[in-house]
Amino acid sequence: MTSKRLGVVCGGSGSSKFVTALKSFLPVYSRTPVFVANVADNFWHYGLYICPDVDILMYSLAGKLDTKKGWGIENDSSKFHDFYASLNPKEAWFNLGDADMALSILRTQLIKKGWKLSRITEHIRKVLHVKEAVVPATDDDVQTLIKTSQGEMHLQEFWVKNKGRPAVLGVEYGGYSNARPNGKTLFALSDRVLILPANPVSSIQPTVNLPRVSERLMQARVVGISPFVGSKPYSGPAAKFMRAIGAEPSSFGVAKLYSAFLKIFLLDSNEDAKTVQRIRDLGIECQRRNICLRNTKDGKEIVNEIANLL
Ligand code: FO1
Repeated sequence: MTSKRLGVVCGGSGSSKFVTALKSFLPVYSRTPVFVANVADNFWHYGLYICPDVDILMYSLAGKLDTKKGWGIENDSSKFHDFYASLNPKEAWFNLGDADMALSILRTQLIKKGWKLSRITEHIRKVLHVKEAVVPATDDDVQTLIKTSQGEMHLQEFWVKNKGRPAVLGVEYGGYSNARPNGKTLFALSDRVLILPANPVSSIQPTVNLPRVSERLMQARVVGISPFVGSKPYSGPAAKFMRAIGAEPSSFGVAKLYSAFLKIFLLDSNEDAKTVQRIRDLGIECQRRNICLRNTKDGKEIVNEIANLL
């Protein structure tokens, strides 16, 4: 019997349009998505525990995401941030909107009560009336750390505080010696799996490299969508990070990084035939498609493709 479960490995802004399309159109194929959120970009700031990729995913599903910025809540105000910046400009580098901050305050309060991140995420899912399952990849504290010419720093410090400018010398993953995936993550990623376009190094690897996840993925039918067109990622520092870990900044480089478990890779229609062939030579089925998702029709088409492939 065919499974109806689909584990979806998500990053942040780059994945959000796909999340919205999957929410709208996947039920047509009677498949139930379980969205697995990256947690390696979580960090403490303003005394709050902030989980950008979990929140981007949750706001996408709740129909609340500020789609222009790709993060935060639509039409949010910025009174806290503006006033704080006038008091302490040096620490005001992370622009947390007022409503967005309310959610981070609630999460921090629940953490202080001893709740695990998965329980908190489930609570937030319910209060935001999100119907789909959302699972943080792990409840343990893991971080993507960027080794730069100015020293090692957390991903958010590199990307937001330092505007992604320092030269990147390497990428390290903190907390992995003790980290375990959630039971729900393992269950979600053991049959039909979709890897959304997102930074492979800072958003996808932190989830798929958790102990036991890669073994599950090897047994699963895994379809991926490339975050690159040619040598350019759709957004963010993916090219810098790929180079820093010795990988080619391209769809081929990403396919190679995922090659232990990737069965089918969908590339942008503007990719060349040579790239498709190089990926097929890795033993991965590869197709070119419209993966730009400019409107609802594009979203419907890509979900139709995904449902047929899975
Ligand atoms: N990205 C920025 O470039 N600048 C910001 O001030 C910023 C604030 C922010 C607030 C809440 C949130 O959920 C995300 C936010 N992001 C911001 C995006 C975030 O830093 C990254 O896109 C992800 O962490 C990448 O995985």
